[in-house]
Amino acid sequence: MDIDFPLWLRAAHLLNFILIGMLLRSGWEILSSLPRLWWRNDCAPGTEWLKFTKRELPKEEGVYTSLMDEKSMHPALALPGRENVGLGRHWHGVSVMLWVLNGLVYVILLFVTGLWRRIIPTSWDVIPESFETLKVYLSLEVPGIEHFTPYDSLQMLGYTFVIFILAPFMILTGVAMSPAIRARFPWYVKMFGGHQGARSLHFIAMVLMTGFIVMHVGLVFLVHPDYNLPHIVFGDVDNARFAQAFVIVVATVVAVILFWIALSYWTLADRARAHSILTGFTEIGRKIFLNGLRPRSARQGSFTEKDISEFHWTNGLPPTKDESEEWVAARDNDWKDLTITVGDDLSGNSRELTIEDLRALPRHSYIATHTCMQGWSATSEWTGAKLTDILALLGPKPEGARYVLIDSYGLAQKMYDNRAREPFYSVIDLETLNEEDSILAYERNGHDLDIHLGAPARARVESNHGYKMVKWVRSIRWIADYKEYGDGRGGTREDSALQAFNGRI
Ligand SMILES: Nc1nc2c(c(=O)[nH]1)N[C@H]1C(S)=C(S)[C@@H](COP(=O)(O)O)O[C@H]1N2
Ligand SMILES: [Mo]
Repeated sequence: MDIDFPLWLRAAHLLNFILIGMLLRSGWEILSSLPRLWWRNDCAPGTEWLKFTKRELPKEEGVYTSLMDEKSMHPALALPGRENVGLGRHWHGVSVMLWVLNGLVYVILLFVTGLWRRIIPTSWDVIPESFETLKVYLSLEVPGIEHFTPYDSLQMLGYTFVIFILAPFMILTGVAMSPAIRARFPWYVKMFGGHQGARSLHFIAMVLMTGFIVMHVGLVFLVHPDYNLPHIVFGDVDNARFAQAFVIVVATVVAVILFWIALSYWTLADRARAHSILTGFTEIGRKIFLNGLRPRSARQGSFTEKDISEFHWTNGLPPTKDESEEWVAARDNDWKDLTITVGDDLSGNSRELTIEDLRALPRHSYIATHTCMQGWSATSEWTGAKLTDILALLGPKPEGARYVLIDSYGLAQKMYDNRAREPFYSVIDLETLNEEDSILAYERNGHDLDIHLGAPARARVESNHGYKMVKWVRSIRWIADYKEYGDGRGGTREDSALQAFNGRI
């Protein structure tokens, strides 16, 4: 039996360790932004199956926002910590891209070199043998070295499960949480029990993965370390190099942990810098896998009226009198004199639309699931006018217009650096604009839009997460470039919470 551990194997093993730690830590950051888990897709308060917060949720809709539910984690534990779900999401994206790449190289080389035979069992004997080994461990003994060739049956089963079942399952459930995937392939998300099913299963798989890592690292030191450690470091079986290998393994683990923590502080030291570097990298993945997916909520048969949620979470509360006297007055007058501006910032051209004008445009209606990047979801039937139909009222697309900016009568909940609150806005690119499920909705579930969900009209961009969908819309304008608006990141959540401009995952 060939018991060599080639360099590529040892390198992939180390890289995997570094990247999985980054995935776990950024995953905890994401979870801490909404520290509750559900199976129900409307995330109704009180129906969580697990929570990591003592806060009680009000049963009433529209009084509590998900932003209020965010918990702060220490930068030593989460990546990056301190209520930075946006940056946590980017780190999750960067790490998963590298982790999948490293995993692919590893699995391909495993098959090319034939080393897969050491891991994947080819005989049913592994089951009774693993059972025997388990009994040995449970009696706090260590199986004899002769069983390790180089792995024993229990290791083969464990490694096969983690590499070929658990890791792919984490990727599949992770991908199921992308709005771009859901809007194009709703059946895929339904397969996992909807968005919350995918999210909860992803969490359970994370717990199994963490458990595996803890046991795996522990056993390496407890069971024949004189055999394991030189293998892990040098690849050969020269037990004489045990002391050297031991020092290198311990030093490496300490260095990796320090590296993980350093990433948090590097991120927190200049969050805008981290945002631009990290999203620059994750955008490659979005471009390849998600940007080409076009939603088709009206034509799909997977989400039906049966899926419509009883409860709908809120992010952002309706404008107050201080925020917009105009909106508050119009609300008390059945929206009679409220207008939405359709404009072109390049030429200054604009016109005012009443809600009646909006309703006169062709109606587009469909059932779709809303997801906030923090983790909650809700399924509704949305009805409205396509953004393209609204903009067409102004004439053809102006020369040089590359984006559309939508802003709100309401102010942002929170600004970057806690400066004075500015109107909530979001920018979408032309491809997203032209998707059939990019609408200005004025009805939900067959009745006028609820106040807290964006009345009288709110944007819906089904291929993206909720943060792109401005509520209480004030204007829709062609713009040349979003760099000139706000902090230049293309939206309030991008500016204040450092989300990515592209909200497809
Ligand atoms: N005006 C305004 N629009 C907004 C927000 C906001 O804070 N203000 N929050 C956004 C976010 S992050 C989400 S997830 C959705 C939530 O929509 P809902 O409150 O209708 O469920 O609205 C989006 N639109
Ligand atoms: Mo959100």
